[in-house]
Amino acid sequence: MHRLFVAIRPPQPIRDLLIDAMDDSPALRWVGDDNLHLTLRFIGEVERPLADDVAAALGRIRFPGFALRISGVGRFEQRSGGALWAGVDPRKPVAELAAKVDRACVAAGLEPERRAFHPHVTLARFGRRNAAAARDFERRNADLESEPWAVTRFILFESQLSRHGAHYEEVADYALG
Ligand code: 3AM
Repeated sequence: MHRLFVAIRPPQPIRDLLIDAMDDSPALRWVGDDNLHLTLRFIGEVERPLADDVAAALGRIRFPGFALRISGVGRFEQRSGGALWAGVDPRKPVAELAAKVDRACVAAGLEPERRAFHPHVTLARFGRRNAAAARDFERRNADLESEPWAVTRFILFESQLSRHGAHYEEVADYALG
């Protein structure tokens, strides 16, 4: 089985800005440079033939390149804990690309994504008891902003989970424009 997702990878200067914003709060489990990305669609565990069909369907997507910047930070909270993330602006082209990626996944045989799409780059995860540290970070970094960067491709990643955390490997990449 292959655990897959589709994402945009911010370039190094943007990742550097995100890493610079991370502090040494032990309550927040920061994401490493290699794992910083903006998920367009989580696919989950699929067998090889379906993975190949998804990869082929993604290759048929035609979508123009666009500019994106980091803008602000936010939180997802669930009962078990949450994620702290950086937002992006504008959201419209990235949402349109995510919708195309979803349609390609459906064409390949996956169920459509039913949850709302909230474009974000996850910065840290935290346990329920540490939500205050996440709120504090959010308050202090509300005006986090980057220069715009040109989004010229998106990537199919395979996620390998281990005791040491998640390791993401690029399986294929797709040019925009
Ligand atoms: O882009 P982020 O970091 O928010 O949380 C996982 C990560 O999201 C998410 O997919 C991205 C790459 O692993 N993810 C993991 N399991 C998931 C699931 N069952 C999931 N998203 C939806 N459903």
